[in-house]
Amino acid sequence: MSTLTNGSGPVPADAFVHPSKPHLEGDDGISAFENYKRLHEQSIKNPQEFWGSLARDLLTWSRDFDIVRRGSLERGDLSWFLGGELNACYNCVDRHAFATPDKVALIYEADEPEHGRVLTYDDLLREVCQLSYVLKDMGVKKGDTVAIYMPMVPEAIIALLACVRIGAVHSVIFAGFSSDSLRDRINDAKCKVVLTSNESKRGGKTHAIKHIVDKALVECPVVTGVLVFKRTESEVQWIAGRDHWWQDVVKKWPAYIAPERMNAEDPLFLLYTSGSTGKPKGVLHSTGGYLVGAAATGKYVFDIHDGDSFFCGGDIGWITGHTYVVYAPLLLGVSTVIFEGSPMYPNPSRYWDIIDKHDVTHFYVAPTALRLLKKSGDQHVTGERAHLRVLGSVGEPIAPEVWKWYFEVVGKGQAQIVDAHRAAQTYWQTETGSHVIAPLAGATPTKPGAASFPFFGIEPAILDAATGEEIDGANVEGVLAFKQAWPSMARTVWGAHDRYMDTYLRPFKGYYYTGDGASRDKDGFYWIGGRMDDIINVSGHRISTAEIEAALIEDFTVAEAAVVAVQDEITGQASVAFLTLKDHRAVTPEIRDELILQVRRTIGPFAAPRRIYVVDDLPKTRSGKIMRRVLRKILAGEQDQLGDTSTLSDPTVVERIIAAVQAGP
Ligand code: 6R9
Repeated sequence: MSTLTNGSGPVPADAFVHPSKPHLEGDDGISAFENYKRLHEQSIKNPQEFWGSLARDLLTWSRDFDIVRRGSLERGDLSWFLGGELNACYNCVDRHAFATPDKVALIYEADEPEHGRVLTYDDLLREVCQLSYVLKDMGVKKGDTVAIYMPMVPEAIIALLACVRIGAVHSVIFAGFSSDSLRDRINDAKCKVVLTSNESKRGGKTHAIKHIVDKALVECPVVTGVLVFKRTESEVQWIAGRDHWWQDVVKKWPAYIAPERMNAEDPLFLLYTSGSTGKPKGVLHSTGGYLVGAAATGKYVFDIHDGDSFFCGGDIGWITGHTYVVYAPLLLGVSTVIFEGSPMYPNPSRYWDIIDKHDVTHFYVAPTALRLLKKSGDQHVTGERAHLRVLGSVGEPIAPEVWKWYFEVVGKGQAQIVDAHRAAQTYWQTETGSHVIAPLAGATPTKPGAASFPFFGIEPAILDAATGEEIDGANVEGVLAFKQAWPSMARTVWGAHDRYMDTYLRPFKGYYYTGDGASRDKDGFYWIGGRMDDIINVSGHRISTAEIEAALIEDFTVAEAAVVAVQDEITGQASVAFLTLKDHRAVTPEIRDELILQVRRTIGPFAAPRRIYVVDDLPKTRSGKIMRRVLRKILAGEQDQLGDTSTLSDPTVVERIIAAVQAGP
C-alpha cells in the first residue's frame, strides 16, 4: 500500500507527470501544498508505514525489510529497515543500466571548458565494475574503509560507487585538506587503500595532490596501496609496489562483477566534519536509511523527474557532493553534472555556460558562490537557461537580497522558473544526510531567506537553550532540535559513539540537537540563525575555531590563541585570530606569514585566518576561560556593548585590544 495519496487514491511511484507539474500536485484540485501538509502529518503520526512504503517505492531491495524502525533518540540506538538487503551501487547504476543503458549518467565538465566527457549508465556500470575488481585485487574487503582524495572528475564518483558495490566504506577527504588533516583522517578510519590523482586542476591552476598524499602516508602505517588517476601528464614520485596507475590497472578486469548484498544498517560511508572540540568527527551513514533520504529529498524537494539534468556545484569532499552530486540524482536515474572547475574561470559566466551546454534543469549551489557572482555584475549572467526549472542554495544562511537576485536574475531568461517557489533554500547537515528543512519545489511557499518547512518525518522543535524547554507558538526563537528520528540520520561517530551521544542526543534528552539557532515565524516558517557552538562557516565550509587555534598554537612562537568569526561579504564568515606570542616577542611580517602558512599546512588553505592580531594578553575570566564574546564585539565595532567585563581577570586588557584592532593587523 502506498501512503503517498493525492486525496483520491495512491499515486503510482513512477506515473508520468509533466516536468513542470510537481510530484505532489494532484489531479483533483487539491493543491500541492495541501498534499505536502497531509503527507507530512502522516509521516509524523505513522512513520513506519510512511517510510516503509516510500523505501519500497524508491529503492530496489534484494530482500525486503522486516521492520521499518527500531530504537529511540533517547538511547541513540536507531536502526531502519532491518532485515532488508540492498546494494547502493545496484540502486544507483545497475537498475538504470539495465532499463535505459544509453541514458546519460555523468556529465563531466572539466576545468578547461573545451574538455570533458559524458558517461551513459551502461558506461558507468562497466567502469565501476572494473574499478571494483581493482579494489578487491588491492586487498579491499567488505567492511574495509577506503580513503578518496580526488578532484571532481568522473573517476571520483566511480570510486565511491565501486567501494559501495563491494561493500567497502568510503571516506572522502576534500582535496583541499593538508597532508596533516589527510593523515589524521586516514588513520582514524584505518583506511588500507587511498585513491587519488597525480594532480588536480581548478580555475586554471594545477595542484600536486599526489605529493600531499605521499607526505601524509609517511605516518599512515595501515595503508598498503595507492591508486593514482592520471589527470595531467606530470610525472610524480612513485613507490613501487604501493602505487598503481589507475588507467593501467582497470583495463585488465572484466566489465561486470556482482554487487555485494548489504544489510540496510551496514555502513555506507564516513565523512569527517568539524566538531567544536577541534578533533574532526567521522560521521557514519548507513546504507538503507541514507539512500531513502537521498532519493526522497531528490524527488520531493527538488522535484526531480525522468530526463532531468541535475547540476550541484558542491565538491564530493562535502556532504552536499555526496548526496546531491552522486546519490540523489543517480538513485533517481537522471544525469548529474560533475564540475571540476571554479565559477569564475575562465570568466564569471561559467555556470551559465554549463547550464546551457547541458540543458540543466536543476542548479544547486552555496550562497558564497552566488554572492561572488552577484558582485561580478548581472552582465555575466548570460545564455538562455531554457531548461532550468529549480534553483537551490545550501550550506549557510542566504541574505534575502542574494536570494532575490538568484530568483530574479538567474531564474529568468528563458528559464521555466515560473514562481519563486522554485528557488529553494535548503537546510541540512552532514549528520542529517539529506535535507531536513526545505521548501518542496513548486509545492510549498517560500520566503526569501527562510528555510521554510520540515521535510517528511522531521518534527522540529525550538528549545530554550538554558532550560531545554520546548517553546511553542509563533514568533519564537531558540535552538533547533528534532523530536523524531528520520531514516538518513547519522548512526554514530566512527569509533566514538559516546561523542555522538554527547554532541547530538544528550544535550536535550529525547531530541536530536542540531547545534544551530532558529526561529519560527507567524506563518510557521523556520529561519535558521547561526551555530550555537564554536563552528564557523567560511564559504559553506564548516571549520571549528578550536581546530584553527590548535594549529596556531603548534607554532613555537605562539603562547595563546583565540579565533572568532566575523561577517564577510563574499565568504559569509571569516576567521580572525588573536594571539599572544611567547616571551612577549614583537610580531614581524615574517612571523605573521608563517602563522598563516601554519594553518594552511595543518588544516588546509581554506581555513587560513583572514586577519591576525597580536596582543599582549587575551580577555580571560579568573578561571582562565577566554571570553571570545568580547573579541567578537570589538571586531564588530561594538565596544560600547561589551556587557559585563567585571569577571575578567584583567579588565584593562580590553582597552589594549581595542587599540590593536583600530591600529590594524
Ligand atoms: C549541508 C551542509 C551544516 C551546517 C548547519 C548550519 C549550516 C546549512 C544552511 C545552513 C543556514 C541553510 N547550514 N544549510 N545555515 N541556512 N540553508 O552544509 O552540511 O557542511 O555539515 O554544514 O551548515 O549551520 O549546521 P555541513
